[in-house]
Amino acid sequence: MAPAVNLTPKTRGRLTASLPEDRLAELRSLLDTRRKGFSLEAPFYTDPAVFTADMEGIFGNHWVFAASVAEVPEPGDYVTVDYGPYSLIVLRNDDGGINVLHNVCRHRGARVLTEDSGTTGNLVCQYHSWTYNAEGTLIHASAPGEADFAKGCYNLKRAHSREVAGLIFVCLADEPPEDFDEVAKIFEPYLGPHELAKTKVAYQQNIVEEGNWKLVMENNRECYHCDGHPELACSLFPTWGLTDGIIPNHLEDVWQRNLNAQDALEERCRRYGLPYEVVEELDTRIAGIRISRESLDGAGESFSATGRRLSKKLLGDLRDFRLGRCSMHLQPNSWFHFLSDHVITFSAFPINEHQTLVRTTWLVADDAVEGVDYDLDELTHTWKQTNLQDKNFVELCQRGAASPAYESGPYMKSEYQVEAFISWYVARMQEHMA
Ligand code: 3BY
Ligand code: FES
Repeated sequence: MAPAVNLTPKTRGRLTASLPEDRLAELRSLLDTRRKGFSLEAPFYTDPAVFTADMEGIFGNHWVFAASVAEVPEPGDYVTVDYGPYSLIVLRNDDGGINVLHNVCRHRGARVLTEDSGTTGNLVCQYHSWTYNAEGTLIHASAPGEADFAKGCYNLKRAHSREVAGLIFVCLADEPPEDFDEVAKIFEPYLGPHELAKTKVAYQQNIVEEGNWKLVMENNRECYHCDGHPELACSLFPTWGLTDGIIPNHLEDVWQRNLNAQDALEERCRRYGLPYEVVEELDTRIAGIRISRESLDGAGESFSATGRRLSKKLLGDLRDFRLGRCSMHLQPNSWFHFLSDHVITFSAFPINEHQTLVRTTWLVADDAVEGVDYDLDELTHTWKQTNLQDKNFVELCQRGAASPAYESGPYMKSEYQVEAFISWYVARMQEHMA
């Protein structure tokens, strides 16, 4: 798993070294005085210096969801993944493993691969044709009068990768956090039965949201705003995140329907041996995870207006369409919905302090035929609409955070997962900046 040579140079301090000491002291003080239960102070969303620190402390140190195996099924298949100042190549090698290479030529630093995805043999830099193999080894660098050129010193730098239940994670740190093993042990049994290795990409959407990455994540961690998702509310119960005792009158019926559907779902899960319990380890040293299998409204099968299936082919060895949604939230940057008929993966890749790329990928069984087993517009409709609505919410908050009138506001009970995300972030950053 861990490449022995040419790792990313120590990330700690490398990016923040460019920041003056008084800015770093200011950031430490902002972290230390963060008011629990309240949204962050404005600089966390607007200040380029905080963004630099986030890229080092969070994205430089933690395991980040990069892609699923369906995006790189064959040797030579790759995707490029960019966040903050980093660009990575995630490549399927000839042995069936994954190599993660920094997309930075060792000659004069040009980006080596410029497409979002593709298939390649050797990697050839277009500037002066330095050529690397799939391991990142420099194998060709001809230049006039350079016969003895020390090629061995100029391989592409590598980063760590892990594949769990068909999800590929990357980590830029010298020594990746070990607690990811515990997280992997939690989610593998939930996601494994959907067999991502036997799926294909039906559609991928990249949208740039004009908002800080933490606003994108905060928005995902609550359903207080779910009145704003009419398409999603047909299948995803808008009582998500609520608990007994805080159900508003107008949602009493929905809450009862949700409880009944959940009982029936759990009975089916027991029959098929599928785990469904909520596991929530959001705010600990652990990388931060929430996973559960939860019922869907209507027919209970998929994210459609009626809750009916959106693809006719079941995934893996699943034997029933009525399996609700197995949903997972992972810190720092991803969330997932695994259904019986399709899977949707989401990742937030920060661009700068006020822009984030949100990548959504719909996966269906590899033998499902478009137009026969599924209709692409129907498959993607609910979450395309939901993503647009979420983009709007995030952008409204970013504009607010930029105003001198902005002040931290209180998170409600139903927003406890937003608080968990933020306190996880603050604790990790405090550790990093100490
Ligand atoms: O997609 C999600 O996981 C969350 C749950 C409901 C609100 N939000 C869209
Ligand atoms: Fe890549 Fe010169 S920068 S070959």
